Amino acid sequence: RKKSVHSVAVIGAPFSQGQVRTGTRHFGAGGNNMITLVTPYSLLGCHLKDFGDLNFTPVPKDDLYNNLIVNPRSVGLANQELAEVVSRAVAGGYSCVTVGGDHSLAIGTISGHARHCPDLGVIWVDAHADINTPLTTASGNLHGQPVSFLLRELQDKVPQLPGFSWIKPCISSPSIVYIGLRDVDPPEHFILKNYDIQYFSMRDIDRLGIQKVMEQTFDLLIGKRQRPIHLSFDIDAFDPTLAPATGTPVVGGLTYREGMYITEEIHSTGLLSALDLVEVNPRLAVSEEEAKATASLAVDVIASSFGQTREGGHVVYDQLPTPS
Ligand code: EXY
Ligand code: MN
Ligand code: MN
Ligand code: MN
Repeated sequence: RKKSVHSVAVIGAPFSQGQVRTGTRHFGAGGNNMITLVTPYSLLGCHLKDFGDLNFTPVPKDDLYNNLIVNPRSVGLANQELAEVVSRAVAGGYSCVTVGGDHSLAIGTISGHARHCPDLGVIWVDAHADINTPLTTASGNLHGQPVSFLLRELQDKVPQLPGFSWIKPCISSPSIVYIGLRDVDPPEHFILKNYDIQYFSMRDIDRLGIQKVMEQTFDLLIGKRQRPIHLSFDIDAFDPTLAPATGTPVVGGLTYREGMYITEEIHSTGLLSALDLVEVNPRLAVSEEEAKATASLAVDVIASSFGQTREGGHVVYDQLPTPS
């Protein structure tokens, strides 16, 4: 399944209603950021198709569900629209990059990806598990809950929210592996343990080192059979000193080197089929430098996932100039 020439679709998903701050939508594939995103791709020799920024249909009156869950109809509809675009892109032979937006968008990207690739495996890189159900969430924010709607085993614990009726749970618990966890709510921890969900917390990374973590991730997810990989990368997995412009920073995160090792290894499998890059929020930066540093880190994650290497072998260079 290794694709020799990468066709990469870039979808801008300016959507921030899965959480309460605005601004997450302002890092997208369109607008000013396109320049910074396109450069590394062309360097990698990928065939790039820009899908532009999606125009999600607004939902005018989106009351709280259960007096708690924020914007359910908006989140439901945006993800329904996103799933459609992602599934078409994947069906068209593209690897699909979705630039968020908040992490509630993974409901749509994974649903859309799974329509074409029902056997996909998910690598979820995040400080958070994002696996609260609408009945366990303390914040009411749907960006803390996307995985609960996707896991088959959890469905008898998940009520149907308005706007969510289109969702079919599409992954089984052995098909997801978390990396980078360090802020997990007690009900989320209960779910991880009781449903045998595989994860490598920051503590596990400290103990094993990132090399073994990746080795074991692939053993768990790929083993002997090949399957498409969906990488859902939350920028808050990185340490806040590296990625300050994000809504829910947590101390003690990934180093730059650990982050690049994760994406280099995923690229090396040749199986990366879709990538979400979410939770970059330039509005939360206290300075222009902070905003730029976070955005450029996000670009590095994307470029490295599609073949940029630190050792330099990603650009074809096969002839040294000879003195005349
Ligand atoms: N666990 C908390 C909640 O459910 O609200 C925090 C979730 C933050 C989610 C960010 C996107 O990763
Ligand atoms: Mn997340
Ligand atoms: Mn997070
Ligand atoms: Mn490649």
